[in-house]
Amino acid sequence: VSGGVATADFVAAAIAGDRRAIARLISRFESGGEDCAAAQAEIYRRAGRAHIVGITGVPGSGKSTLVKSLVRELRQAGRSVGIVAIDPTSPFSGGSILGDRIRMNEIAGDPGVFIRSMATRGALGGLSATALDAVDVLDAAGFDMVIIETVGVGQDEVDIVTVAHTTVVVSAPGLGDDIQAIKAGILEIADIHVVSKADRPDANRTVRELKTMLTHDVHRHEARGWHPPVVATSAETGEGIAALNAAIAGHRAALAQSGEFARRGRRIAEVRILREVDRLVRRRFGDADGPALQRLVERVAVRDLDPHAAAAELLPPR
Ligand SMILES: Nc1nc2c(ncn2[C@@H]2O[C@H](COP(=O)(O)OP(=O)(O)O)[C@@H](O)[C@H]2O)c(=O)[nH]1
Ligand SMILES: [Mg+2]
Repeated sequence: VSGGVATADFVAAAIAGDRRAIARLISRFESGGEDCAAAQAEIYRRAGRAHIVGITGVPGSGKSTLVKSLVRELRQAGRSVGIVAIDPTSPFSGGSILGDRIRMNEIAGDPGVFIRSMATRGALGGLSATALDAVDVLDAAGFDMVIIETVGVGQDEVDIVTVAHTTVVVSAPGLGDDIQAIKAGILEIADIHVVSKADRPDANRTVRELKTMLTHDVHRHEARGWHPPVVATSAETGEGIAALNAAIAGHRAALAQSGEFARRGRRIAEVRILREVDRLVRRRFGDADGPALQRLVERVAVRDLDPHAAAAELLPPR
């Protein structure tokens, strides 16, 4: 227990919305101290009301800028929002944006907004358990929406869809010949497509290309009862931000109506359990220097044993 304060002591204040308690609780969960379990349990029990929105797209596609515009829109509608930004390449506060039209401190001084940046990714890439703990804290603290911003850099990021109710995929015009989301393999995870930087002349082409591509998936969308819209946004002119906000709310309503909201909730629960199991297994058998694992590594490397048999030795089948 660092600083003489038990982790559990931050829980009540965090739930009441105390910003310092929220920040310190997330830090405690991040460092994974021994006394986190009870606090995590209480936070998890209290969470579950927020709309979890994942925003992904390749680096430079305009995610952080979009989040700031969206936050402003949500605040004007009186809704509070927590943000977990997982971006090892560019911190949320980094980069001067559009002549500081959207000022970071405009957001930073607002009690209805809480931003947490994390450079960490999970052991297997993708979202870390810590990021999900942070989402829980913000959810339990009463933020209406929790946004997870994550870099789309390959299949890992398909992860976002397993923890968010609504996934927004951002594509910028002119970053290459193809839609970047295709390259990153994240096109089909989108509940909503955003073409950012709509103030640029090549944005229309990207919108058209996306719409054409979506027509190929129309049967799948029909079956799911949701047709992912393509929303062109500009942080510069403000175009499309209200439409995006409406699309996000519309998606949530559609999920609730079709029963998909509950299904996604169960899927999120399952993913989180399995992720924890994975973490426990790794902790138990050690990093590469856990003796039991290391002995097996030597044998598998020289083909004295196969990987299946080695795994069964570590975790005997029941
Ligand atoms: N013209 C224009 N530039 C934008 C817009 N949104 C973001 N950008 C620029 O695109 C770059 C990357 O933006 P950022 O939000 O950091 O992208 P991220 O890496 O996806 O989070 C920055 O230089 C932004 O100023 C926009 O709506 N219009
Ligand atoms: Mg960013």
